[in-house]
Amino acid sequence: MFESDKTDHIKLLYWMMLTRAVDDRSVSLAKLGKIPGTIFSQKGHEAISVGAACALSEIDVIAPMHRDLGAYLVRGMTPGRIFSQAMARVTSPSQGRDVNTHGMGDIELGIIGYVSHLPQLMTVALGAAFSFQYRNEPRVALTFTGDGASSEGAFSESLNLAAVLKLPIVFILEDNQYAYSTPSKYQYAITDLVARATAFGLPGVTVAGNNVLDVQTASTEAIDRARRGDGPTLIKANTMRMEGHALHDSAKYVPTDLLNKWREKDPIVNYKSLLYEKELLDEQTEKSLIKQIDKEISAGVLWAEKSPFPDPATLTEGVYA
Ligand SMILES: Cc1ncc(C[n+]2csc(CCOP(=O)(O)OP(=O)(O)O)c2C)c(N)n1
Ligand SMILES: [Mg+2]
Repeated sequence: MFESDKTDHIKLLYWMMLTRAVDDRSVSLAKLGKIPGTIFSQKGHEAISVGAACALSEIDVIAPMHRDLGAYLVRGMTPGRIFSQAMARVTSPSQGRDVNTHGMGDIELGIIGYVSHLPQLMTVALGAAFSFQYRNEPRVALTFTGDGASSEGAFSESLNLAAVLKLPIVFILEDNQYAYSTPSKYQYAITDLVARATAFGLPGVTVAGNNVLDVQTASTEAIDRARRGDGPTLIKANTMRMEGHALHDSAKYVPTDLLNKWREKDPIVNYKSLLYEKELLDEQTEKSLIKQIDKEISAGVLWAEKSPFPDPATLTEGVYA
């Protein structure tokens, strides 16, 4: 994999480090009272959002959920715009109408805005995939969902229709073992969620969600398959939500042993070690990555803080009813 491949390992590492840096700074800003609403922790999910987004082509679309900050960054949304969204400023993708990842879309970047109602976003991505097939365009839609959301009706409906119509779509199920405070054992009776693919007649693939190369490889294969006209794939990425659901949640209900076990599988720490081992990363490069990310984060926060709030006179603009 390492000797001959064309994978841009430093880029993958950079996107994951940037994702964590945006996440960490958002939490700090929230503690300073600068963020209305909340922040959904990204820790543990960086390899999934980055690995999958890096497998897409520019012409494709992505519909990220609330743990996929990395996907927004890879597609070209700047940290500044993400901070301005969290701070409800007019320069944000939702123009200050919404906060955190809700409504943080940018169709120019091929990002479909996140729909709060889980997992309705899957049906929106499905619509995009249908339009690509209908217009005979070689484009693919990729979307994410959670273990909890996979118990909802729209999940089954999306998989079913995608399989029946052989739509060019990839579903990524981020199995982080919890939905809010509900552990998997109270969520479903099957032993492995990947069986939900079999139930609807599409291939189901399981990947180590903390391994960015595994995620990227599986995503590339599924995307190629979809682009060839061979239909959808469900990728189930195993991971662990390393913090509470959002800022309000201390996650006291999660066993410490479980968290400790997964702490050792940190996607960024382990990928970094692997790159050092393969001599694809050195201290100088790591330092310059950290420096560049610090600069981007500081500039982004400054820009967002200088951005105004929306003018109250525009309150009814963009409202349908
Ligand atoms: C239909 C619906 N019910 C409830 C919620 C509130 N809610 C937001 S995130 C979440 C947990 C989702 O769990 P999961 O799908 O496992 O994703 P995770 O947060 O673990 O990444 C819930 C219940 C919602 N957004 N939509
Ligand atoms: Mg979950």
